[in-house]
Amino acid sequence: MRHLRGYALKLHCPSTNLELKLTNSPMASEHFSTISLLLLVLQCATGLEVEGVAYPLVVATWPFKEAVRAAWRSANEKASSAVDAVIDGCSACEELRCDGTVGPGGSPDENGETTLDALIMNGTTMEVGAVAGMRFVKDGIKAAKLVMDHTEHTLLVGEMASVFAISMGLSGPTNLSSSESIEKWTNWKRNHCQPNFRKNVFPEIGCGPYHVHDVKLNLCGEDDARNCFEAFELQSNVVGRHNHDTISMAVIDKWGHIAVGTSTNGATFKIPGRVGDGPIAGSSAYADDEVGACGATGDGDVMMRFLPCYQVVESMRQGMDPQRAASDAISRIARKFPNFVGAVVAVNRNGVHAGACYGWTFQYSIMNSTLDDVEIITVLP
Ligand code: SD4
Repeated sequence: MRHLRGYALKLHCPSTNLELKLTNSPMASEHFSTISLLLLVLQCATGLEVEGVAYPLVVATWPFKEAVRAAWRSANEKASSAVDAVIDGCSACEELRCDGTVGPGGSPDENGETTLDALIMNGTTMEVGAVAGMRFVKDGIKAAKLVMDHTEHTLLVGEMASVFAISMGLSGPTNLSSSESIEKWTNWKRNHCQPNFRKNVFPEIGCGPYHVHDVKLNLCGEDDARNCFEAFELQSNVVGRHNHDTISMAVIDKWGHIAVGTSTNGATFKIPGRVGDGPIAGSSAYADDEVGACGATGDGDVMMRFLPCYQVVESMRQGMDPQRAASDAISRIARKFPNFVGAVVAVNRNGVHAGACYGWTFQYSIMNSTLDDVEIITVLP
């Protein structure tokens, strides 16, 4: 029998729908072989379905291999809790500035500043901590954990989130810009601040100040209004793989507990003050030990209106498999916003995983004890 460092065993009787789940508590560990043998005998004698699951397990959006390895080492070698392994994995991504879109030094806003959105959720207790638009502190996911562990709140924002994080021991104030982010911003300014996230405003091309519709009517005149509008909308925001990324990670630890976390520096050239889906529980991530977990990436301004990860977990609770739950959550958004780009990855508590995406090709990473190294799975729209 393959050696499982952590495991859960599920005994399921289809006729009665009764289920017995055994995890490797210290006592269960001692009796692993005995229990396995007993289950095997039961299976032969009664036809009950026995399913073995290798824990721990790490799943994350995109091919962020180093981050997944860090979470895996934490969950597997250090036997960390799911929450701690998510923190280790997402922190690695922040330090490595994965793709320039996680941690400091990426996604400048209209003022050229980088800010961070991050969230951690404990699927055992349903506690959540999050920070949004956090300035001057580079450790987004650690700040989110401080909110979860040391406050009764769920979400702190902006400069006050930074003050809290620094008061609780994180380093700062730190300049979150990098030479790359400044260069990107300088080129954007040179390109008349195009593309951007404004709509129905004037100037049509330029860096503002922006005026609302009736000012535009004055500028264009009634007759030309439609042409002016259309010209402006063509310049509107462009979301793609490299101006828009997030690590959203789920870990099932050795005891079958689940946690999720998200970290991102949001959308490039966003309007200062914009908060994406990253720190919104149920949108970028969601977990419940009883069911499973979900992580999301993509156009957060649209996705947060649908709470896709809450949808995925609740659909799995109602009996959908991870693939159907993921595809269903994505298609609910696409029906209303056919131009959005996004993806979700779903994992149920038995470790079955699947992804779904729209508007781009998505990849996610997976690691468990059956694999030698992180595996990348490609999902086509
Ligand atoms: C946001 N969802 O702030 C994030 C960015 C992202 O893949 O995930 N991009 O909108």
